[in-house]
Amino acid sequence: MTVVHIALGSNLGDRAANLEAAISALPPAVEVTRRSPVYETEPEYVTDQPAFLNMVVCGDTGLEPEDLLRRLKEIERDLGRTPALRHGPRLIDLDIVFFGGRIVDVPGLVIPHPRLAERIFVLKPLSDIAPAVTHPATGETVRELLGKLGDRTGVRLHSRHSEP
Ligand code: PH2
Ligand code: MG
Ligand code: MG
Repeated sequence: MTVVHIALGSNLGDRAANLEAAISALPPAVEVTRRSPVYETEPEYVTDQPAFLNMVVCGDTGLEPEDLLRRLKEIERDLGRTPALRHGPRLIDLDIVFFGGRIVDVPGLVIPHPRLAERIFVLKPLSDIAPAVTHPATGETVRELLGKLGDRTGVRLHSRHSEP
């Protein structure tokens, strides 16, 4: 089993319901052990789109990274996501942030997530459940990565959840 951290995002439809549906669909591929609070975040990269709900879950998986990616894409499709603009609006987005301490760089899949260090909408919820986890390439903790982003706005608590 490998401990995996997955970032979730939604900015179309019933955003909270989309996050819940995705989490419900993760087992048995991923047994979710921890979930962060949900944050409402200002859209980044493409700013002219609705606000996102973002959160991070931690879980255990018996899959290899590429099989997990395939399963996440399948869940996105099952929940109604259609191919669209890069960084544009989406019903649900499931991104692998960390896969144990593994570094993966193959066509279509880079782990740790290549834009993690610039994404407050991932680092904030991730720091709530995994502040001491280290980036396998740089050795920095999640807490340190978040600290380097400084006093960034655009992220506010939307709802707190209990442990599953
Ligand atoms: N996802 C993107 C692009 N921009 N902005 C926020 N706030 N949250 C996201 O999840 C997000 C984004 C592409 O995946
Ligand atoms: Mg994404
Ligand atoms: Mg994605």
